[in-house]
Amino acid sequence: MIDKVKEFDAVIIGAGFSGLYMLHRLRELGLSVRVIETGNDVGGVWYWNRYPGAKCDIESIYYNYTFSKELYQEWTWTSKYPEQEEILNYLNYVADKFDLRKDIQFETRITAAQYEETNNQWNVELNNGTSLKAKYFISGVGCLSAANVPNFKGLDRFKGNWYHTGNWPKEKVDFSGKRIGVIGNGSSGVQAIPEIAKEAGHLTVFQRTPQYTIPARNYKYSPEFIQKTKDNYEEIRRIMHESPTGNGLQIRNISALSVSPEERTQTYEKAWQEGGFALTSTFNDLFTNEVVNESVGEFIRGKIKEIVKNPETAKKLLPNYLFGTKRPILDTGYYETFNRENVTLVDVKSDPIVEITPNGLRTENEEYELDVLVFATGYDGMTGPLFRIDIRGRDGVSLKEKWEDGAAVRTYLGIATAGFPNFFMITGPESPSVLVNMPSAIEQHVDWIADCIAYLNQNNLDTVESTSEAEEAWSKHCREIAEMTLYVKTDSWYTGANIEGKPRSFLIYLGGFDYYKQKCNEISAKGYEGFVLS
Ligand code: N01
Repeated sequence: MIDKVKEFDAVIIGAGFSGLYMLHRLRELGLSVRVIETGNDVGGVWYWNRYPGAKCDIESIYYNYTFSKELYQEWTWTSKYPEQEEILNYLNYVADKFDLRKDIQFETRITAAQYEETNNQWNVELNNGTSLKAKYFISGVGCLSAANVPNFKGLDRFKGNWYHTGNWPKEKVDFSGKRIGVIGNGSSGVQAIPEIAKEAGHLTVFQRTPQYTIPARNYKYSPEFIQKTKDNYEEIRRIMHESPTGNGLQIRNISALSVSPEERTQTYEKAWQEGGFALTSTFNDLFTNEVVNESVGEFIRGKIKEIVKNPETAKKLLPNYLFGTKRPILDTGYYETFNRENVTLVDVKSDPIVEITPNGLRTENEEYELDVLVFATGYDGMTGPLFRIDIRGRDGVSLKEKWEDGAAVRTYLGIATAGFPNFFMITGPESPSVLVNMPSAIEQHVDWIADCIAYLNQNNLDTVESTSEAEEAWSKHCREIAEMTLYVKTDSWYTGANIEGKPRSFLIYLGGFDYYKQKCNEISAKGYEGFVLS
């Protein structure tokens, strides 16, 4: 039940992993808080991503909060890679355990927020025509919550149902016996395609860029293993918060060039059989040396040719971009799916999609009749979710204007940006975010923000704001590290190249989560160096 109070100490956007923990921490500090959530329940991306096959590609024992030892002891994961439903159940359990729902306003969207200089408050406008006032305005929108449905001509005339993987309905979608078209084969498409194929009358996959994917080889955890992780809670927490990746994945400190080609292939083979991200951890120069990168790419292409029986289809599935420069994907029977008789692969790079028709889809050379269309076409990442809200700081300048539509993003630590006092971003642009384990990154940001607010309160201060110099230096540092890697060489959502007209920029901090955390702590220990406190 939502009360009539319109003024809060803090307003938080979103009730996913970020918003839930932020709410909990700020309530512990005695603040009045309101979370605004578009969905009708908690979960964030795990609320929306209910498509068939949706699961996480981070090990479940690391894909959770560690702020409460009791919570860690109470919750039991069932398998290495948790399914969407299990993660959603977990977040519901957290919301109940910490009694979070009473401060969350569901089915409501924040449309705009303006900083009001006269009273040092944020005025937050909601889509129901009301508004809230708050001293602190905190974004928990996530990096991948703005779904991208490409602007295909004719979609409005399509007679069948269409869905985006990131906005999937709660009711089961019935594919049985139907002609289904899936556009896109990133992590979402690769997970959904094998499941949809099992049910569909016929499935046509429209692929623009072939992808590297690795078998997940998911398995159920044994009760002994679970007990061991619970007994080792402190160690799990340490790994999540002190390692470079936040998830226990350890990259072997050995160059692929220091071993013979035979040994390299054997190492890849062993990792392939192990499944999961073992392959990405085989050598320390996989993502920095193009020759090494090509060797793993060639290894995976060999696997595709082995698995896929039709040589023409296999050929279309062979990726040729630098491995890992798009997010590596884990799958369960993805390449095998193309051996099914009810599955067709269409290469829309050589035969582009021209329009959606009332009865299906037309490429330059063919017409496909479809009953259902699935868009697994990804997200306007990093800045997309923030730009969907008209956020305005000092002098009425919007975030979009300040960042020139994404061409000139400048943040300090990915947490704050100059001209936007008391505005915090959890896992914002230029923080490690999606290239480390998200729950680790989220807990670290939330703790840092909560500590900062506690510091302001203890010192009778009202405002914290990054200086332009500090953010300029941080952004430069981020870009310099990114330029040393292969990531910037490929078109992907990491670089913004997946969105038509979006300026290209790499907005993820790559200096390592351990180093990043140390840097954040140093800054707070020096009285929030690089911020103006007043
Ligand atoms: O999106 P994507 P996603 N015409 O951008 C294609 C996380 N995630 O939702 O490669 C035709 O990767 C596009 O083609 P191309 C994870 O971080 C995690 O799959 O641009 N095709 C591509 O094939 C992931 O990286 C999990 O040429 C078009 C696909 O659509 C991120 O979310 C599960 C097109 C989009 O792939 C995004 O993954 C799911 C067009 N106009 C997601 N536009 C876990 O396991 C786009 N495409 C935790």
